Amino acid sequence: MTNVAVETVPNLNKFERFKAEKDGLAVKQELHHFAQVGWESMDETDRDHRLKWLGIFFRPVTPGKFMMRMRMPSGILTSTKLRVLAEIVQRYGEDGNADITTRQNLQLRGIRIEDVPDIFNRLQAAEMTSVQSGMDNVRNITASPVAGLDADELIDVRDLVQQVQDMITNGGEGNAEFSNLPRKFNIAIEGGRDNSVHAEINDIAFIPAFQTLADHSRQLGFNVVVGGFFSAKRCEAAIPMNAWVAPDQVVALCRAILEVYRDHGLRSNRQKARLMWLIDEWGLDRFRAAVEAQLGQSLTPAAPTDEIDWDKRDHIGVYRQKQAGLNYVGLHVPVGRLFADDMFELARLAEVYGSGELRLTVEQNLIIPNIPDSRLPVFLQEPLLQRFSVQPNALERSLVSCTGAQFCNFALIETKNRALALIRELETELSLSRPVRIHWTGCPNSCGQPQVADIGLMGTKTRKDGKTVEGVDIFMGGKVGKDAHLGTCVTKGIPCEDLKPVLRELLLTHFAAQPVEAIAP
Ligand code: SRM
Ligand code: SF4
Repeated sequence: MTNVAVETVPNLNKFERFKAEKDGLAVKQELHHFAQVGWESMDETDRDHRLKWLGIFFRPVTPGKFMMRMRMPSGILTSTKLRVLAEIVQRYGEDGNADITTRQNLQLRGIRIEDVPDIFNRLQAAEMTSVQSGMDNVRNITASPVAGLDADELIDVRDLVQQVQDMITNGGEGNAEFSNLPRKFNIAIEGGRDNSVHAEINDIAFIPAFQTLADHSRQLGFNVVVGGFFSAKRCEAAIPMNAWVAPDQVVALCRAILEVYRDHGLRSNRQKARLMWLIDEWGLDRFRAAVEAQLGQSLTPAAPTDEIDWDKRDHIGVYRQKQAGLNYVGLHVPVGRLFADDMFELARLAEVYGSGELRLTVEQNLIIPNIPDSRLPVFLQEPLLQRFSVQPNALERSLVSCTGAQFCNFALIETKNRALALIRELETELSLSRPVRIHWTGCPNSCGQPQVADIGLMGTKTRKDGKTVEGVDIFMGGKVGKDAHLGTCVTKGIPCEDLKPVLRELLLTHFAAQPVEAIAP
């Protein structure tokens, strides 16, 4: 089934209606027309919604300047690709920049619709795609950012991630089989020991686990968890599906789950359409049985334990690879923001010192792998590392922020610039012996994942002196890596202008921060 029979679903929401009228991917054929007529004359549903099936996002905050969301399976790109993206930002992006996202991905800003056909040609030539990266599609598929480099990894999942993306997007061309899901969908495949992908917040996540087979042999594969998601209405950690799969069954299982979700997922209320709502309605047993029926075979029960036994790493700094004599170096990119010049320079560094490859992380940072021991000392002297540090301060190091009011019309507050300014002020006042993961998110949609943070800050409107002002709700207790669990809201409605002393107190009380004056010689 590629298109849901709308007449069989009562009370369809407006998104279901417009998807039934015309599939999102159909706008691919109309790009030249859109480029000719310009953004002001386009059909509004095409402009504001359907274009997101191609990864083109109309930004009401900056009308006429679109955002383009790429797909970066496992967060991997090459210097050649990064240079193409830098050229796009430089040449087409009016006041443009790029942002590394919380799904190991890149978004480009300032794009005019007139230039999209040309940009798509460039992306295609460089074997990149932005297809199906927004709206009711499977989003960028995440993996350990050091897959294939990490001496302690269990399964190198890069190829699997690419295969799942190819299945979903038809090799990047767009795939109408999966372009009308009831809602967005997130998949993560972990091959390491530290749950670097935040498995618990994905609709499907694969976690390495050994299973004892009928012949008593032990095989390495994945336990499967399902239904994790954040939304303004509800946030849930993924639950075990009681299934274990060998690596060569991952693509088929993803397909079967997506088909079940596509054909049976709830479509009347958009706030209750993510996979977990279907699992709730059916119960896990019925859901699992439906997936088995779709798969055409029974699923092996989950292995009793999985192999996630490390705390989560942030990969900032210099690390030896499993390949003798090579290192990967994690650079801290403040709140994930890049400009064209940065991108050109990063591409150059990856080529001159490494193999030309680069990796992105869900913490919105960047890794340059394959740097030989002999090149390392010179690399570490490169001027760009003054800004994209390998040794950032403890607070800035783990700062994550969603887009916020600068570009996002859902935002209730400004995030990235404010987050950075505040953390830099606090760094001058406090000394910390270990990083504290502070995540900002501009509204309850939770793109900045405040629920996984040590301290999560969620934008809200609050009252101060009789006026409505920008504020935050504070979340605490998010645990990542082994035994991950979600943090919860502990305080509501702190005006942003009053936040600094509140954060300072939290850091002093709960994270062993020391006032700088107390430790000064
Ligand atoms: Fe998100 C909608 C940005 C990761 C939950 N998200 C949006 C939109 C598209 C809203 C819009 O049209 O303006 C934001 C675009 C703003 C812009 O101009 O950048 C937006 N989301 C982001 C990014 C860029 C945040 C970042 O700064 O890193 C992340 C892009 C990831 C990517 O590369 O694909 C991003 N969004 C997330 C995550 C985190 C994750 O996936 O781990 C979540 C929570 C996890 C989840 O989805 O379960 C998330 N975004 C949402 C939601 C709430 C979904 C729901 O079920 O209700 C929305 C609103 C919606 O879909 O209706 C949303
Ligand atoms: Fe926009 Fe809200 Fe997502 Fe931030 S959390 S990017 S403000 S939708």
